[in-house]
Amino acid sequence: MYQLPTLPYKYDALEPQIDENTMRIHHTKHHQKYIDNLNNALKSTKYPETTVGLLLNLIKKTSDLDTRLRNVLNFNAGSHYNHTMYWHCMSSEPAHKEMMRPLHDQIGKDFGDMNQLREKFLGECMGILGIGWQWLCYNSTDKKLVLYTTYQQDNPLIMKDNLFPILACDLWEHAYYLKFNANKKDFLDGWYELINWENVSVFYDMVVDGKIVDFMHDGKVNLFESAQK
Ligand code: MN3
Repeated sequence: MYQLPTLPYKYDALEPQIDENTMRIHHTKHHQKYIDNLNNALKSTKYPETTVGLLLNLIKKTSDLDTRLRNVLNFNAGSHYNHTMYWHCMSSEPAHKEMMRPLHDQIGKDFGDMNQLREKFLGECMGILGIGWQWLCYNSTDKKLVLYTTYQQDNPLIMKDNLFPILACDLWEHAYYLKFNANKKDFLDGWYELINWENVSVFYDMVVDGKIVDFMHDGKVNLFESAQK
């Protein structure tokens, strides 16, 4: 059974960019609901208990899944992974804003500089029609960082065989609507300041090393086990 991960900070820790009420509802209601639905859907399958990233791989590789069940599993396992990564991608602690050298250099190569990454990432976020997620991924084929958008609760690990996410931004309205209403741009400008570059740097090192960023049942990062194949 998957469990709601404990947040690595308090509900009000990301104020003023993200208000306490939004964080509390997002975590205890939305994320919890996805986990409950995932646990329920898994009862009719024979999947072993595993980390959520490996579960996404298993779902992708199961060719004879009933279409409706596949959709339910994709949606809820994707949601669980997406939100767990999202929580890990934010922090208000100045100590977590430091980007490590390998990620810094790769961003320079693939985007030019930090400002261009910010502009392109937020541009993609603004371009999402309806609800979805914006990702920074590592492309294991050409060994580059790329921006990638998914809709609903799709996850790059489900959609692609060679894209491995290291940064996630939730563009569902429940992520910002209580405070920002329809003003997505203001939410995004604040959200970008919250990025936990220290964690994203660790995630980058993992995916370059042939692993996927994966999470244990309690939401902690699984640093050792999940290979990309
Ligand atoms: Mn959400």
